[in-house]
Amino acid sequence: MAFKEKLREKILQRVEETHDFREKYDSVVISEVTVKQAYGGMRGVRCMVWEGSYLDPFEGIRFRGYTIPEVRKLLPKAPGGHEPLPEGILYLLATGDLPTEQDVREIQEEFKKRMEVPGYVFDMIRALPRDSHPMTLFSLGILAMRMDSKFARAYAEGISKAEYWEYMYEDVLDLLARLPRVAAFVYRYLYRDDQQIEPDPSLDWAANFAHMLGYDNPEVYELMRLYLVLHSDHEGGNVSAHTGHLVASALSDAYYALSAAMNGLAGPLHGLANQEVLRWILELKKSFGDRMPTKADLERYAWDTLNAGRVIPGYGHAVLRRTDPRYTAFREFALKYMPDDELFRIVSMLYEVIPNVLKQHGKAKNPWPNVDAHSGVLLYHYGIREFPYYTVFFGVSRAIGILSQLIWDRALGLPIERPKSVTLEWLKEYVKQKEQEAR
Ligand code: CMX
Repeated sequence: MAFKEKLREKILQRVEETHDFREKYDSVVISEVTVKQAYGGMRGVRCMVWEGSYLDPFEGIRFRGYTIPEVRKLLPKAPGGHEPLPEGILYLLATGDLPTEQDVREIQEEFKKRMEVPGYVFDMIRALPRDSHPMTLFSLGILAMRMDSKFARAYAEGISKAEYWEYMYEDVLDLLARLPRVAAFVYRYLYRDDQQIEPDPSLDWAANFAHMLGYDNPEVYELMRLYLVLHSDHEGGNVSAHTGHLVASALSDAYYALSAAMNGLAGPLHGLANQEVLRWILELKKSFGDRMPTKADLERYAWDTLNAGRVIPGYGHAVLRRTDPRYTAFREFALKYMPDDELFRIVSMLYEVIPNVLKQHGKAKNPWPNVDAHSGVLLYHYGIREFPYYTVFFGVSRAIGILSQLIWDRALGLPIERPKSVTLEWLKEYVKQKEQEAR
């Protein structure tokens, strides 16, 4: 297949380039770590290589050098569609090159061949109670499929390091082909009385996902394509990406790594924030009864949340220091398709109010909205109202970035991760020595 051959060509090139670069520059210092960073979630410590994307605090994400507006413009579209196809972002993240229409069609064909999910995965999900969180079922579904890991089987039989990436590639494509099926199954099991919908192989990956969820509407297809592209990658340090990369560094296969990554995404400070945003907005709306809240109302409501010791979900970011361009892309979508939607109007008003509130509050380093502040209202508008499920959409998308990097982890032969930890006693001793040296 052209995708795999393209990857092979890129890998051969990049491995050599990396080797030459490292021979010359391995000892160059790119980061120093302070005590604050050791206690403070390692913010800003540069200690990991991630090929797919780079996050600039002020500009936002670039996928292989392309901004979100560029990706929306340049990636192939579905016939009659305007939003980029996620198959295209997979090609871009994995190879570094923009795909042609033909490249995307080939990935679609490959997905169709691989989308069958073993029945025991569905049986296992059905054995779990209906009040389980959808992310729990989604993560378990991924884990259950690892019986089929081609990497794990080949490794057990004995393969050379040079071949690792090829088996990882196979697992990555199998997993991506199956993810929408597993995710849609979870949705229909939890919220549609287990009335399952079979995949429609004539549809693209995102549209087929919407179809299996039960939303056969061209606008939902478009939203799904955009959604699955926008969340796909956000460089390597975020919890889900880093977790996937860390777990796979022990040569755990893609299924183990992705399931673990999804468990990190399920935290309320990370991917679960999209569910929290919707919950917060709906509670806010309810508290004002039938009337549309004013900006002053929203300001008071925000202060009440902060004074209760809670965070404003969807605002702030560990790296970004301006409005997330993913938020802006969703806003453009909303302005095009649903400008009069009530919740969208509230989201827009919040955008005018919250940054000032957070600035006055004085804690958050970034008072601007992130992607999660906007994504939920779009899904809600089209009738996807089960907001605990929203993080699953994020997960299906984020899998593209995490899994394409895993191919590179294997190709570059990255070793098991093992940063050094220290104790408070060690820190005290170190600081004492430093102070003595300075005298
Ligand atoms: N509301 C209230 N307080 C906030 C805040 C917000 N939206 N964002 C940050 N703060 C607070 C932090 O809780 C922290 O308080 P303490 O000093 O009391 O611990 C302080 O401001 C400094 O935090 P920071 O350095 O600005 O932010 P962090 O890098 O520590 O955390 C994040 C980043 C995203 C976890 C945080 O901004 C947050 O909790 N936001 C709300 C949840 C959210 O939207 N998460 C989604 C992020 C995107 C994603 O991963 O999907």
